[in-house]
Amino acid sequence: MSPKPPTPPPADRGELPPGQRRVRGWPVSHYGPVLVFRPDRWDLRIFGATADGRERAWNWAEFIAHPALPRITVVADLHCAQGVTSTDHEWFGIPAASLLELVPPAAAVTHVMAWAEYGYSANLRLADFAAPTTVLATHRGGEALTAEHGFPLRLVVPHLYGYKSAKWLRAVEYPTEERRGFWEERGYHTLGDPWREQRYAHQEAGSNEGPDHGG
Ligand SMILES: Nc1nc2c(c(=O)[nH]1)N[C@H]1C(S)=C(S)[C@@H](COP(=O)(O)O)O[C@H]1N2
Ligand SMILES: [Mo]
Repeated sequence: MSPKPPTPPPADRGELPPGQRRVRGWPVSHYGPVLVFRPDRWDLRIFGATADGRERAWNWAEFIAHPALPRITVVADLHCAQGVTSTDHEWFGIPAASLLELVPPAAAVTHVMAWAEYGYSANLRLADFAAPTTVLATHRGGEALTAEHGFPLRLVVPHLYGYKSAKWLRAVEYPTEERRGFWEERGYHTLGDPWREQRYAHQEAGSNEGPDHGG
């Protein structure tokens, strides 16, 4: 079963998804501590069901200079599932699709799990991770990310709610079965399309649970 292609982010039309309000500037929103980046203790791992069965791990220097990983700029809004949208972020970084090309998942893989520092995670359909606007961002607005916004590397999935955009990204897993990430386990929607207002898990077919808090 192949997932539907993602909704393109209509940031360029200046519209907000239903139930969102625009905020000035760029608020910081996350659960837990901010990473103090130590290059000697950092790596990015690709693990799980890779096509060749091998894991990868790059240290920071290897990763940012990797010859097979190009750069793109994506301009998009960031929609927190709690209702606030910060607008017009100019993200710069590595297209997630290039990572998939470099380390392809096994044919049976339908989802990825993005893993961040301190155990944060977000599950994504492969099609959402592979979307042309999904980026492993190093910069925003021409400057390196600040610590509280995810330095040195964050995932940005502009067409989904902010909880999918894991800050302080450390690993990408190709799971063999679907699992829920941090907020998805705590009552937030497994898909998280803001244009369909998929905020809460209880909106998923066959569920009647409410969220905790956050997201
Ligand atoms: N590691 C990590 N990443 C995270 C979160 C978190 O708690 N931990 N929160 C998410 C949520 S709910 C949102 S809305 C965005 C907010 O990003 P910002 O702080 O850059 O605005 O980060 C996401 N990424
Ligand atoms: Mo959020």
